[in-house]
Amino acid sequence: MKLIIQIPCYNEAETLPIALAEIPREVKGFDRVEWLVIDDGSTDDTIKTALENGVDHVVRHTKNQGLTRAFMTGLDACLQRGADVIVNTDADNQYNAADIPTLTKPILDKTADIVVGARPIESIKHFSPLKKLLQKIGPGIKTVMVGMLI
Ligand SMILES: Nc1nc2c(ncn2[C@@H]2O[C@H](COP(=O)(O)OP(=O)(O)OP(=O)(O)O)[C@@H](O)[C@H]2O)c(=O)[nH]1
Ligand SMILES: [Mg+2]
Repeated sequence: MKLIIQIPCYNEAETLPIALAEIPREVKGFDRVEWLVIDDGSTDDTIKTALENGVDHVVRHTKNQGLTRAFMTGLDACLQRGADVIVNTDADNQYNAADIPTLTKPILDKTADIVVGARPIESIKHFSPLKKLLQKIGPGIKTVMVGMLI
């Protein structure tokens, strides 16, 4: 079983190394764990930083296309590279990478095809009341860490 952890990045050269330092190289139930960065038209050193910090695969949008398209490009790229399961997480350290095995367990157990992890919106102090409300109304794919079985 191969897990690919994908990280959409738009100008994340500063925070990407911090995020990658937390992302596992081994996850229970998988023979291989690889990392894939989708560079969404960054104008900083995101790609160089990714490669210097051990990312296995980098795919790139020549222009910024937004997170939804970056997410989809990532799924295609992971499939092309033989992923059995894909985890999507962000480069800005808002998700705890230690939760990745919890995210993938129901998939390995065949009790779920897609697992969604959410940030504890209410307890995040720097989120404004409006942001908290919007997060409740439209959690969407933009705000989650996702694992899926292909
Ligand atoms: N904002 C933004 N992020 C992008 C884009 N393309 C890819 N990303 C990446 O998508 C991930 C999530 O972006 P964030 O802006 O943190 O989205 P969010 O977590 O819903 O929003 P915040 O709560 O403000 O952090 C990050 O790793 C970004 O680098 C883009 O066009 N705009
Ligand atoms: Mg964020």
